[in-house]
Amino acid sequence: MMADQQQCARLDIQKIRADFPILGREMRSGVPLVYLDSTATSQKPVQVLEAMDRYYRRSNANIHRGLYTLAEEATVEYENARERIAAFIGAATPKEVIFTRNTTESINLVARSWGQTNLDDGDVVILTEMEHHSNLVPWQLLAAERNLRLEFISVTRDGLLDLDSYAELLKLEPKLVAFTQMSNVLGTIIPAREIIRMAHQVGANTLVDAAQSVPHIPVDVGDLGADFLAFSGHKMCGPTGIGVLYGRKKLLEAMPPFLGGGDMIKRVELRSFQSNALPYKFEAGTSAIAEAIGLGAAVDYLSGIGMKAIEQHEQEIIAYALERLEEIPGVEVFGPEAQYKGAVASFTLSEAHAHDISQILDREGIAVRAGHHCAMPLHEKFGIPATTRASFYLYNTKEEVDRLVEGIYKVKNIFA
Ligand code: 7TS
Repeated sequence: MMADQQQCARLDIQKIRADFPILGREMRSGVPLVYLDSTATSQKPVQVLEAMDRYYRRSNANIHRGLYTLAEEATVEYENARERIAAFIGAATPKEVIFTRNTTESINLVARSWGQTNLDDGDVVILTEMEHHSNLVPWQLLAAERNLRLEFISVTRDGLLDLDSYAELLKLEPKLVAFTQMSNVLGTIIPAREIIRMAHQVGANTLVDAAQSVPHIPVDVGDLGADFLAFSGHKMCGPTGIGVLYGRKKLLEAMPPFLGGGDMIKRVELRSFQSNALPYKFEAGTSAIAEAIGLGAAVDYLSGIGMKAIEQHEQEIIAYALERLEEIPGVEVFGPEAQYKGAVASFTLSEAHAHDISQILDREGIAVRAGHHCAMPLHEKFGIPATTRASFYLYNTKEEVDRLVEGIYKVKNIFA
């Protein structure tokens, strides 16, 4: 928490790197790992690994049911994690924090539970052209069932949202505006507060896909005014298998359960049931207990360093990366200037296909992602089948940017 208040705090990168055991790995003798795919999933610090290990070694038991010491410890740890995560995103109460498997499941929960109750024939849902498939397909599925009208805020050539097209679409009086706060391809940081304010003016609810924002910039649901907000643990130093849906209490209270089973009920009879209170109503079956505890540790880790400091570090890295990449003849980087984006650089190289680039970089120990990054419509819009994407996090250094640039020159030599 302290570090969060020091707006200009510099990160001690070497100290941070020492927390991540995998970063010490050599991919071949003398070739250290350069991990540039944190947008897909981040690496995990020992603090998270140890919290999960400790739970399994000392306190493993099922939660919310046993009356013995282990079960009580497990329950307390799980609920403490929820409290810290609620504080991390500024939720008014931990009841507004639902544990899911990931962002994808969180969005599907909203589509199924809120969507099926509140959306019907001809209703308009506004999305954007830069959405990840997980904020497209759930709405397409529901649109087919309910005859909804999906409309898309357009993306400009330089990778920003066209707010004029948004203002036009709002005249259709949408019921929901669902958008990513940070593009996983372009890195664009969306003016989420403004988008939400405009949506509320026409009475629409909002869902923020925060899979890429919560790990990288300070996010406060109260400040944003978000109605729903979804993110994944594994992209923010936490484990896989745990994600979060934040929802405004009033909305969540009025929604029917998503999945049925144990823990989400207060009372069951043969032909009927009574739902449990929030947040349990939406957590059917045995939860990912160790993973929630791991995500709690991840949130402590990130808060200890400070989200402002992390954001600032990534700003420096991306500004440097864009400068270096754009020097390379034949490289085109997509998305806006550094000041409008997070630390994601998706690019094409005129001589080589993204998959070849990625494979050659891998020989140098450099991990980047190649493909459409689960945003096919966005790639289509830019008229490219695939890009190579280098993404950065709190543990990446400018030296690693240099290694990437050297690697790209090697690719150029091979294809020359
Ligand atoms: N939304 C955005 C903006 C994302 O970047 C991703 C994952 C998701 C949703 C889905 O997250 P999940 O945890 O439910 O899978 N993005 C990526 C990526 O860019 N490369 O691999 C996964």
